Amino acid sequence: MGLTNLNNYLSVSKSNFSAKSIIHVVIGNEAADIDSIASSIVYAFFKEACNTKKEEIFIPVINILEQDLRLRKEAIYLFSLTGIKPENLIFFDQINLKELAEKRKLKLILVDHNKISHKQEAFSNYIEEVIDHHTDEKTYNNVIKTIEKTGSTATLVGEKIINEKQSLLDKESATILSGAILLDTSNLSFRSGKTTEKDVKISNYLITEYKINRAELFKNLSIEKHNISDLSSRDILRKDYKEWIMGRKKTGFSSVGISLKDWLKKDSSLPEEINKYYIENSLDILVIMIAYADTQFKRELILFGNDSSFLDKIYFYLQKSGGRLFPIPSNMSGGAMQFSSGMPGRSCGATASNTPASTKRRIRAYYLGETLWSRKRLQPILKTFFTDHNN
Ligand SMILES: [Mn+2]
Repeated sequence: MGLTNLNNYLSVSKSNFSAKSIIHVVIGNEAADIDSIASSIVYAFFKEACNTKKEEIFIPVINILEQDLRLRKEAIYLFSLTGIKPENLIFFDQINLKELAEKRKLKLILVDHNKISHKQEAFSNYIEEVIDHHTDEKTYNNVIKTIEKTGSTATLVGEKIINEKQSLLDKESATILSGAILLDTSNLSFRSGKTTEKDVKISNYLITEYKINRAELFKNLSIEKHNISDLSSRDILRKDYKEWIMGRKKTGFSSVGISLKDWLKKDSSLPEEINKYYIENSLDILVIMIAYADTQFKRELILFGNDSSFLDKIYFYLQKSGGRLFPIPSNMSGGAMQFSSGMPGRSCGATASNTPASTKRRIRAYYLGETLWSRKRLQPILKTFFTDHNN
């Protein structure tokens, strides 16, 4: 394909791909955060620019339904800034991967994850390449892997293009990549525990070379990311959601950018909404990871599950692992959510709300003292616990 620019590539590839005999799908993880979206789009663009086989094509696929893009306002902002038209993107519900697989036309490139979601496991035989920054789950053989613990997959994508096809970059692709890097690393802060020298090096190169206004880009992306005032609690829970089968437990992880206190102010029926989401996804455990900044960066952790004694075990394991969990007192949550103290064997005290009794002991809420524990860090810790103890 004669590639002129990113938007032209997206538009042409969306209308052309179905006629090709091999379709290389570049797909991000199921949470479809800005890193997954940015990395899949720009990496597919790069791979297609290097493609010499006319009967083959590389396309990005956004791993959510088209209608769910509205939850990701930071992505919409980045698209508007770079002139990308969302209608030129291919969403998961706009391509039939199953059919492509059956016709032996499918190849998969995983970006921003190195193990395919259990929901998409049927496609694991079609994976040809992985580019990612999460803990290596050491899953596939005979697959080209670039796995490195940078702050953002976009850093690895940027590095590859700078090294191999620098002429492809322009202000649009550079803005998309640096936007993802800045948001993932809290504006390249080393205190976030996520930023590496490579994130700094690659994003500084892109920002300088393409005259990007770093401060403004980061500020606006952060505002959009936390702009959840018009989202329902269900939407907040599923905006950045991942799921794993760990040991025998189906475990969901929601990343959320609003404090529990503010969330309850916004929605006093939050406990019921959490319970509904738990049921909707047939989970054993729902982990809600809250991160926000008031005077400083803070984390909170909500554990939800039917098996109260198992929640106790998780609590003890996380404490032993250095999590520094402190139960959030129920008066801090506006009394609407009747939290237990988080300590086993203690009852949950007076009831001041209309929350169904059955919901109560199933919710634990904590301040998470170890603020470096992002989902990326916490998930492998819990996975070890769930599998080693065969829980
Ligand atoms: Mn990522």
